Amino acid sequence: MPNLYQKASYLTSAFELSQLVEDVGHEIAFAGRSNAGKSTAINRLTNQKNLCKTSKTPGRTQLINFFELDDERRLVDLPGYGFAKVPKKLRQHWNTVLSSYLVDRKSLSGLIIVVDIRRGLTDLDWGLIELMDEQLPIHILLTKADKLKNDSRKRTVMKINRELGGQDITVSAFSALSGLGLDEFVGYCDKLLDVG
Ligand SMILES: Nc1nc2c(ncn2[C@@H]2O[C@H](COP(=O)(O)OP(=O)(O)OP(=O)(O)O)[C@@H](O)[C@H]2O)c(=O)[nH]1
Ligand SMILES: [Mg+2]
Repeated sequence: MPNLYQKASYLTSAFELSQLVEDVGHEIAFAGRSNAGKSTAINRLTNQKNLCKTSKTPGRTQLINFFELDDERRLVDLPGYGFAKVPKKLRQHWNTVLSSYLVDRKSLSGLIIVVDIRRGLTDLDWGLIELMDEQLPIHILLTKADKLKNDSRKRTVMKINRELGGQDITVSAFSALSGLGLDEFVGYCDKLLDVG
């Protein structure tokens, strides 16, 4: 029997706040730098190759995309940040829209910040953590873990936990390619979505 995530189906997309899905139930959103691997992580979590569009080049996801899991739960794939080639006006648009969405959204039950494990947390990721001001559970998904050997992967997870200090933010390594860390990640998502 497919799990909750494998039942995911595309719902709708939003460019403006007025186009968001009705703010009821629970959703978890995937944020992070362009090309970090947000959309690929959702595809792996849902076991669907083409649910989210992915690309080798940054800036693929250009809308807030909603995916329905059941009547009251959703996953949300967000456009990435930090891609220099995005025109200034569009960058400002997403700064405003994403900030409002992340701060005001009542049904947002948790935030996944997707980070390339080789790159670690950047200023923009820290900015997002500050913006959330401990108002929401955050999980940092260190993806592309297949690119590192076992020991450096473990060292990076420890280092990022240290950098986060006492903040109540969880961290895990993940690979959409090999499936490493998938079960652990499903556990975090279940908690955030109150599944069980
Ligand atoms: N080796 C490896 N490559 C990955 C992994 N996850 C994602 N990628 C690759 O990283 C690139 C970017 O992936 P996307 O999922 O499109 O990234 P995104 O964060 O959604 O990017 P934007 O939509 O532009 O913000 C693609 O070429 C993916 O195949 C992973 O776990 N391992
Ligand atoms: Mg994407």
